Amino acid sequence: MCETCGCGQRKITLTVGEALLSENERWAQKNRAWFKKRQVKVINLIGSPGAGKTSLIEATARLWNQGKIAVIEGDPETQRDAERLSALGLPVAAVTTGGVCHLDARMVHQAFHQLVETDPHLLFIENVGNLLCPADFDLGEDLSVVVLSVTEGEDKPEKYPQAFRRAQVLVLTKIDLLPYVDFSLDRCLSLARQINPSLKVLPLSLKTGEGLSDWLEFLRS
Ligand SMILES: Nc1nc2c(ncn2[C@@H]2O[C@H](COP(=O)(O)OP(=O)(O)OP(=O)(O)O)[C@@H](O)[C@H]2O)c(=O)[nH]1
Ligand SMILES: [Mg+2]
Repeated sequence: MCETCGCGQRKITLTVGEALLSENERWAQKNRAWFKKRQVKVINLIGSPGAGKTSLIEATARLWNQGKIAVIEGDPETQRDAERLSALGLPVAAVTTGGVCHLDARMVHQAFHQLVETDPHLLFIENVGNLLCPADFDLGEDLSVVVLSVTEGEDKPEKYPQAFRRAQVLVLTKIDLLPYVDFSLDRCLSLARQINPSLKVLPLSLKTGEGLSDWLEFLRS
């Protein structure tokens, strides 16, 4: 019960939130077991709108020669990114969330049903574009990757710590634009490492290709 006015709102909100997360955890565990059985490695890409998530998948797909890639593409509206990736010949399951700000493990489970026949080795999940909500939802992935572009500002790890805390990798995109923006790479990395000391950082440009080989080498390993 709310102690200020007795409306009960705070208690209800917390209870519903906890129930949603534990329901999500059940689906995440199912996904993890299913992915393991199918021997598919799963990467959850989390980042702001326009950070370069779809571009990163496109660039990876063009250069990847270690087995089949499939994609679960989450967007609040439209199937535009799914169409971009299908145009490269990738199997894609589009999840249009209708305004919901994240993918949850159940959505991913349903979407993987559409892809399982394609027998992928690597599954990218492009989460809905934002740094906040997706960070709370385990999807059963092997690897959580934050995609941050240099145009977003160096303070983002401090403002959105949960995304950086749960990630194993930070892909820093658009480094070709570094000469034109006030972005201190050192400061950004120091803030990110204060939150997550073991975070691996891969700066790259999807425009010039700089740093892409390190990303591909990391994926192979
Ligand atoms: N200069 C430059 N532009 C980039 C780079 N990566 C992506 N872009 C551009 O940034 C814009 C957004 O890229 P997307 O890959 O669509 O971004 P996204 O994260 O998938 O965006 P949402 O799906 O809307 O959340 C596009 O115009 C890309 O061409 C980069 O490394 N350098
Ligand atoms: Mg996208």
